[in-house]
Amino acid sequence: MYLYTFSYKWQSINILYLSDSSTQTPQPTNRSLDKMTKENNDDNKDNDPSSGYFLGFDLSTQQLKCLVVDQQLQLVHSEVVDFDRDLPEYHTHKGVYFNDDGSIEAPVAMWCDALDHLFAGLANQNVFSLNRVLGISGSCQQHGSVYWSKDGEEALRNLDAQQTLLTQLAPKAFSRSVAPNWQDHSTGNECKLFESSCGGPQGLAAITGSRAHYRFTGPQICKVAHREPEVYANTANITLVSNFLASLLCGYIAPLEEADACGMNLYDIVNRDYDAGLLQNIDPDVESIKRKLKGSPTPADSAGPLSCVSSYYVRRYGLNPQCQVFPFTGDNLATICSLPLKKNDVLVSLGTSTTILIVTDQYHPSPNYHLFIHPTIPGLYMGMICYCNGSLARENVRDLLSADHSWDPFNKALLDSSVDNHDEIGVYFPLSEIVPSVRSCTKRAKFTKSENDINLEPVEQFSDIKHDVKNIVESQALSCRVRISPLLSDNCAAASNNSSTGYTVKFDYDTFPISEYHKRPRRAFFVGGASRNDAIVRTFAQVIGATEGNYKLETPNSCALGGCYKALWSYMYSSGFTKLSFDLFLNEHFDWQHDAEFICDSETESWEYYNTKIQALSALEATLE
Ligand code: ADP
Ligand code: XUL
Repeated sequence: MYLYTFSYKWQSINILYLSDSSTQTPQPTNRSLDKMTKENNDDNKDNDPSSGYFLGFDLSTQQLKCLVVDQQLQLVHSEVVDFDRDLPEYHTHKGVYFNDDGSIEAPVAMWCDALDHLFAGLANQNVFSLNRVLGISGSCQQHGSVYWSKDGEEALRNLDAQQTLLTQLAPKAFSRSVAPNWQDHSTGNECKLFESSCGGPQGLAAITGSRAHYRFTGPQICKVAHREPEVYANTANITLVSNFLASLLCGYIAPLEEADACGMNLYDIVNRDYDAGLLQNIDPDVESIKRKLKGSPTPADSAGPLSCVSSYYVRRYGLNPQCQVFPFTGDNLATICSLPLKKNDVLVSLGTSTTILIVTDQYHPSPNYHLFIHPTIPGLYMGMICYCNGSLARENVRDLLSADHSWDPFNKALLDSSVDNHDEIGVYFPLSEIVPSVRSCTKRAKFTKSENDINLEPVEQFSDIKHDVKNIVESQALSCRVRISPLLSDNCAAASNNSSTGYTVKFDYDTFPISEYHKRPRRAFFVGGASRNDAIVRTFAQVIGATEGNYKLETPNSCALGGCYKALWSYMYSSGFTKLSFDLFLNEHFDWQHDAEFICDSETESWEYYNTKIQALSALEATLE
């Protein structure tokens, strides 16, 4: 084991990396056992949050990570187990198995093993005492499913602190040794079944917030039930990855968490219960599958704990017996908990692909995106829009201007006011796109507007590559703007000069009056690789048009951090230390100066300009297949 210290924006953090030699069974040290005996008796200050710590886990595809914060949201420690590097005996590649039949799965035993390794690291640091941890929460990769055997819960309830989770659970607690991973695409037939059982993609999206997706848990469980009937028959419980990890910590099989359950294609978001018809796609015996899923999920917006941490961790690592475990959620849902986001705030992730997360009070489902119940704020939802084409498409245009892959000529063109593209529109999809759902293509057009009509004239090329620079960034941002519009509250600030309301525009499954697209988000937060590029961020900011500013964030650990904040707020709220809702509580403690960089306000826009461009984009998208 070796110690690596790096400087983080808050303070320096020690990360204990595990070398190969430390991948054997982790043992509690004398120090942690001594600490435990001494400190467990010293419980006068046990519940005082000002001297307490809060853990946020993140079980992602490639790592198990844990961040530790104090009551002031200050990060005090971080611990990581990287699956490929630290647990090579499982022979995963980037945390998963790419099987010969095309399926993608992860070994459940490895996750159990990783949890002991992680706690061994936590018990061996000197920064804080595990005995002072008051609350634990976290997030996990979404959609994966863990299949527990009939002996699973008993094994979990009777964990012996002298032995590892691996030795006690792996041989008998699971009916399936591997969990499907979100990258898996092997459930085409099951997806068809799910959509046809409720009137197609729109019907399924209306009930569950999403159309059928290969990775979603309902089709994945359906695949196991139909193609591995013996495994299914031997399965007593099925958990998502989020309540799997919570279960390991609680020492019993914890119920699903409702926000993460929205990623299953099984949960009726409006009625807040599983949909019996959809469950029947998996198992005609609805009560049986409900039992396997442990009944109803815990309401996402309730702050209550699942239970105290299992005595296994108290005895083995010195956790406080009163430490509470709160429901874990999905990683994207935890990301919005890493910031004090309010209704109509939007997070724009400009990574390899572009992803939008939006906090909304509008349940307006579409087959082209996802809606989840908000993990901490009652009455709100999280919208998630995933595009395939983002940075890679921009890189293609960049490389036409610069042989050495420099962004400088690209940025210069983007900000060059002499490049006039007011009558041009383009879509640049080197990969097939999800939103809109079309095959890979690049199309350019010039357009003219007469009355309320747009006349497109397709062109092979624009007069200069510089026009492609402006058009690619503008059309990517416009696409975000029009897709978030239906998720913004009706009373959202409309653009100035809101005069042209006489015609409708179609995007995907929606046809709205143009005024629908006048709505603007409250604040926009930019993250991901391309958020380093000021020219790109400023262009996105102008098109998306947030009314209360645009910010840039460094978010190396946002899911785990969201887990810490969820643990802290849940503890404070359920123990009566605060009455504030999650967002208000976080806002009170959040260090805006330090943790978010203000970029710009969105200028008062020339509405006619975007009005016409939105119409032109709609017309161009209508020509795509
Ligand atoms: P991922 O989404 O895979 O986690 P990142 O968030 O790190 O990855 O984003 C990677 C992308 O960021 C790259 O494809 C690259 O094009 C883009 N990127 C990185 N730096 C810049 C920059 N200065 N300007 C524009 N794009 C950038
Ligand atoms: C979301 C999804 C991924 C995983 C990654 O729908 O599949 O973002 O949650 O861990």
